[in-house]
Amino acid sequence: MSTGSSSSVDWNCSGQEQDWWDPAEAMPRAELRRLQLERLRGTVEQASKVPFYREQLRTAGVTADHIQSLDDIRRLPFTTKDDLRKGYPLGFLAIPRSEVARYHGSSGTTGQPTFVAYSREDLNTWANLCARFLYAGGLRPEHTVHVAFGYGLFTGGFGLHYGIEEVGAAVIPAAAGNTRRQALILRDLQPETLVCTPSYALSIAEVCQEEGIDPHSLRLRYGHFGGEPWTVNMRHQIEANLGIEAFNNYGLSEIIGPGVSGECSEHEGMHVQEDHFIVECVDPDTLEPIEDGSYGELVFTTLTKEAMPIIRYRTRDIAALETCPCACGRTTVRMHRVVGRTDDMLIIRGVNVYPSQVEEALLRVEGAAPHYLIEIHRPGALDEATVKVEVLPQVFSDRMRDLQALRDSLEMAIEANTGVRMRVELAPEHTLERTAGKSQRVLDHRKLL
Ligand code: DLL
Repeated sequence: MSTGSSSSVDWNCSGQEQDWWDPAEAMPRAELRRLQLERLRGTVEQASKVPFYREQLRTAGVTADHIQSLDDIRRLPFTTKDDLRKGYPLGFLAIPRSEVARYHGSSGTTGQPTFVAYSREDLNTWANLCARFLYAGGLRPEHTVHVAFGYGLFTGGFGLHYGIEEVGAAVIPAAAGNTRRQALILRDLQPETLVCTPSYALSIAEVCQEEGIDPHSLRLRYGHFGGEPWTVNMRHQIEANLGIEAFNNYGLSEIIGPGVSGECSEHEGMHVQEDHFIVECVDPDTLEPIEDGSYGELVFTTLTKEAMPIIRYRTRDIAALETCPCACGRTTVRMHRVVGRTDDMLIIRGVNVYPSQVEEALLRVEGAAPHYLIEIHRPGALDEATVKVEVLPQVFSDRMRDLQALRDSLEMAIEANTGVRMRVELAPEHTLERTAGKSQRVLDHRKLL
C-alpha cells in the first residue's frame, strides 16, 4: 500500500480491517481539517502567481495570512468556467511552462474547450487519487483492467490508466470506440474490471450479446464508471447486463480529472478526497452554503495542485454532501450522485426538470431499455416534450394493446417524477444513437432556433 501521506493516522478509528489505499483516506477529522487549512494557505500563495487570482485577492483584501480557519474560505472569490475561458489558453498557469509535464482539456460539450496543465507532482497526485477509488472498488494488483475511455485531451483515459498502474494492476488501453473489438477484448483477455462511461458500458453489454458473447460468461466482476450523470436504476441495469458490481466515480478536468471522488463498496455516496480538495455545496442563486443532505451546486478548491491551483470553482454540478461516518472506515465527506448540472436543467412549461429525473422514471417501468432521448419543441406558445425510449425486444411485439399500456405507464411515471406531462414514443432496439463517450440525452430545439 502507498505510504504517500505524510500525516500520522489513527488506525483504530474504524475498528475494521483497513481497506484503503492511502492512510489519508481515514485520517481523523480534526487532523484532516488542520491539513486542509495548512494546504489552503499554500493554494492561496500559489494562486497569487496567476494574474486573475492576484487581482481577485487584492480586491477582496485577502492574503494567505488571513486564512486562519477553514471558514475563511468564504472570504475567497469564486472561479467560474467563464473566468477560465477568459484566461484561454493558459492564463491560469502558476508554474513556468518548462515545468509543465502534461496538458489535458475539458470536454467542451457546453462551449469552447479549456486547457488544463499538470506538473510532474500533480501527475503523481492524480495517479494516487485514482488508485484510491479503484482500490476502494475492489481493484487489486493481480487484476487486469479494460479502459474504454477516450485517450487524449479528455482526462478519462490517461487519468484512470495511471491510477491502475499505481495499484500495480495490468491495463488494457482499449480506448473508446470500435465496440465489437471491445467485446472481443473482454472475451479474450478476460479483465476483471471495466472502466468507461456508464452509457458506454451498456453499449458494450449490448454488442457482446450481438457477437454471441454472454457477458455473464466473462471474467468481469467490477466496473468503474463516471464522466456523466447516471441514476441508481441505470446502475442496476448495468450490473444485471454485465454481471458485475458497478462503482461511481466523479471528477472534472478543471480540478484534476477523475479522482476527485469515488465510491467504496458501501455504495453510500462518493468519498471526496479531502486531503487534496475542499468541497462546498452552495445555493446556485445566493451562493450561500447549503446544509448537509440538501442539494446544491458543488464548489471545489484544489489544495495541492501546482500547475493550476483553482479556488472555489463553481462546477454547475448539483449534488448533496453527507458528513456522517461511512461504515467503510474512511473519514471523508461523501457526495451523492450528481443529479444534473445547472446548465442541463430544462425548463419545460415553467417547471424545472433534470434529464436524470426522466431516466429514473423510465427505468422504473418494466419493458423500457436504458436508451432514451428527450426532445423539446415550442410549436406555438407552449413547450412540448417528447421522450423517445427504446423498448426491450421481448416487449416490442406487434400487440398494440401492450404497447399502448407501456406507453401510458411511462408517461405516468415521468409525470409523477417531474411534474410535467411528456409524450412517450416507443422505439425498437438499436434505433437511438450510441456514443462511446458522454451520451447526449437532450435535444432542445427551442435553443437551436
Ligand atoms: O468527465 C472527468 C472524468 C472522467 C470523471 C472519467 C470520471 C471519469 P470533464 O470532461 O471535464 O471531466 O467533465 C466534467 O462531467 O462537471 C460532471 O458534470 C460530469 N461528471 C463527471 N463524472 C460524473 C459522475 C470528466 N460520476 C463533468 N456523475 C462534471 C455525474 C459526472 N456527472
